[in-house]
Amino acid sequence: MASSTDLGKPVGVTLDRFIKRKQDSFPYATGELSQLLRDIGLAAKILNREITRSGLLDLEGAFGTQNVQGEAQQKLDVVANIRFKRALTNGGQVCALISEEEQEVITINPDASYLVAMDPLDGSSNIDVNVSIGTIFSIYRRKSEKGSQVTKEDVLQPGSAQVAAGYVLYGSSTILVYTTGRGVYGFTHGPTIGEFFLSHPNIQCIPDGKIYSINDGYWDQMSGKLHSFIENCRSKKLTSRYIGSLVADVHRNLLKGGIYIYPPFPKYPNGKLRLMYEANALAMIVEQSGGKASDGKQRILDIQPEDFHQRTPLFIGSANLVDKCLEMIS
Ligand code: AHM
Ligand code: MG
Repeated sequence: MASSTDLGKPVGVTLDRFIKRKQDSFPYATGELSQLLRDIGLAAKILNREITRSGLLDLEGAFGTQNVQGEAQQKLDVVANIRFKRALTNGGQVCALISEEEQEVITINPDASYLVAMDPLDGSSNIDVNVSIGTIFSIYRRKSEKGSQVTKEDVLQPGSAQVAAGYVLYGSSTILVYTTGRGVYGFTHGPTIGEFFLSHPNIQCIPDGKIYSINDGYWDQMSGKLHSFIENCRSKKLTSRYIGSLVADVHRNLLKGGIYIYPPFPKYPNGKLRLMYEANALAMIVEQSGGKASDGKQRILDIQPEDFHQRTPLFIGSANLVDKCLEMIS
């Protein structure tokens, strides 16, 4: 028989308190990064409120514009971009922002130390059908002096230079997952209280997962070697799961073990996903939890970006599965 202690985890540490505690363990921390993480948490709460009411607020459907990649912007894409931009501007800790929804680098506060790269709302095609969507963010420290103009070198840093990265998954519940390079922590949003609470301490990705995630509709455009890997997954009775929201697919595979693949196709010869505001953050999270992330040839975090909107193929998830895939496609 279940006891009262089985009925749910006790409500514990809030995101804000957790960030503060972590900051206190670094004697020379200035608190700027902590404030920035809290600003992202606040924007996520505001956006979460809008997402959950989107069907009632005329926030579904296309906005009528295209982003820099020529993709139709959804109303919520635009709202999400505004919410995060506003929170980062008001917070004051960000000198520049790169966003999937912005053609150019947005200069915010020249006196601040950090740059943020983000996809404010990923998985746009799932918005109108009540399927999980997400926010992805990467945080970098600027290389140039505070107060000066943000440089190309500040912006085009490899993923290995991220000082923190994370995502928010707006799913059956809303969860914010982040790392500062010392483990991966997940915080579930308590809707009635309006706070994120630590629910997933020290997330570990098992090395041998049971899930493979790839858009099977592109089968005819995949290489024979990739077919062999997928057939190998099937022969080993792995299960196929593909939501079509990167954050949701990666989050599930992170918790349960699995591999997510978005390879190069004739339609997307360099892959579809964006290196700087989709792949890098997830690669840091997955590596921090013991998994791996590659573009098929090299570690995602080692790629030196040449353009902040550049795309990359992505093979990410459980270490042994990623290794097996890379071995079979090489
Ligand atoms: P988006 O940034 O325009 O939403 O596109 C990225 C999304 C990912 O979330 C998802 O994994 C992928 O595109 C799905 O693409 P496809 O429909 O080609 O499988
Ligand atoms: Mg996206």
